[in-house]
Amino acid sequence: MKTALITGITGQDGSYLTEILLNKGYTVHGLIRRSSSFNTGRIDHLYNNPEILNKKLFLHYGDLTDTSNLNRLLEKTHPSEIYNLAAQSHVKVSFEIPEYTAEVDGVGTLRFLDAIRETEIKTKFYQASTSELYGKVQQIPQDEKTPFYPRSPYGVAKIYGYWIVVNYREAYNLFACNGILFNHESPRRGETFVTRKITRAAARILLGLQNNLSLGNLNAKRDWGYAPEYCEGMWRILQQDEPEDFVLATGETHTVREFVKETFSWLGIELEWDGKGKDEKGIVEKIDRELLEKRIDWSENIFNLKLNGKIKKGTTVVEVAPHYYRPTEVDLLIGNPKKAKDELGWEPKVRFKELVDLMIEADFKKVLQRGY
Ligand code: NAP
Ligand code: F7E
Repeated sequence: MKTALITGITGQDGSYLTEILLNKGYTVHGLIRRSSSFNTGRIDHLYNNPEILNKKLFLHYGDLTDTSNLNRLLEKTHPSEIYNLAAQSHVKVSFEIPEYTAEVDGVGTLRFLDAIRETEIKTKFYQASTSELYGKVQQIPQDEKTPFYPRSPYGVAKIYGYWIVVNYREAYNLFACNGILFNHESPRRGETFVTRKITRAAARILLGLQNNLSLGNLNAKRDWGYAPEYCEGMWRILQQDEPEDFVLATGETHTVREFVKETFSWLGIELEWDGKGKDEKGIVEKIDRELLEKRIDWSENIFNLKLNGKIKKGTTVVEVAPHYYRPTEVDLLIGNPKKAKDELGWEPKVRFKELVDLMIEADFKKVLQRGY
């Protein structure tokens, strides 16, 4: 029976990867950090299942900034595969806490690799590398050979993680791989990342719980895929005979503005854009009330929420707040997943429109069920 150790198990990817590995028959150990309030929301459905907790899924306190328990944890759990997903993963926040980001995302990776080297356990190591390494892109589309040019303390910290994986692989013959993953989203995405911020806000605006949505750079382009498919890709990367690095991406790119437009469009609201830069606004152009009513499953509406009567043609629902601009931006990301397709048989199925639709549908449902 295979045993996996996942850092960042309480995050978006950690939760999906745990489900995938449990379904494949793995025993899963997860590293969680102590928090003053519950931080297991994304894995509670597994955690609260007595058939799973402490039988197939085990949680251990730890932190990537703390070396003291890593060796002990490895010796105790003896994982055949390790997925290092823990990170301070917010790019904008990394400008505010650059040193902490470097400690967790950069040196944290070294701490783990070195614990493997010291304990001499036989294992495979997956590192959550990122398209943020490409930053100011040197080639379009980006693949495994594209030179890096990170544009944030997050990207710079992750570049250390990337290269220390390559170095430990070459120097000590460790089975260690980088998955260079482009943005991947889901209904479990953290609420401060742009996709989730948009879908949650649109649902709340329509139900009268929020007046409008403030965003930063609407022109940024991202290659957005569906998180569960990317987590399956992580597993495939570690099933290879030789350790190698892979790009996972859709090969399509869209602006933040397009994401907003598609989100509102699912709700039957067509937006038009007026102004430029910080003065740009998203204004309601047309409302398809029939479609809107059709989208909402009122049987979920336990808080008796009503549709926002104030929304009509001409209402501003999106504004730009320069506060969300980044000191240095990544303008365009588009990945080339050819190597993953050829060697792993990995291909993304959920495309942009389907991704937006499933996220806004899930957020609408959540707001109706929770009332906020
Ligand atoms: P996420 O939702 O932000 O989850 C991050 C996880 O790391 C959480 O479980 C968090 O714990 C944990 N963590 C943070 N600091 C830690 C520390 N000091 N010690 C131990 N655990 C810590 O991120 P994600 O979207 O799932 O991404 C997973 C990984 O892939 C990250 O490394 C991210 O940088 C990378 N990545 C993500 C994407 C993407 O588009 N999602 C793309 C490329 C790479 P709490 O729950 O307690 O906060
Ligand atoms: O921003 C723009 C913002 O924060 C996407 C992380 O998972 O993917 C993620 O990093 C774009 C940027 O993701 C807002 O300026 C506009 O250009 O959703 P994001 P990210 O920075 O791409 C990579 C691959 C990772 O590795 C990271 O861990 O959207 N944007 N207005 C905004 N972004 C946010 N967050 N909030 C806004 O209001």
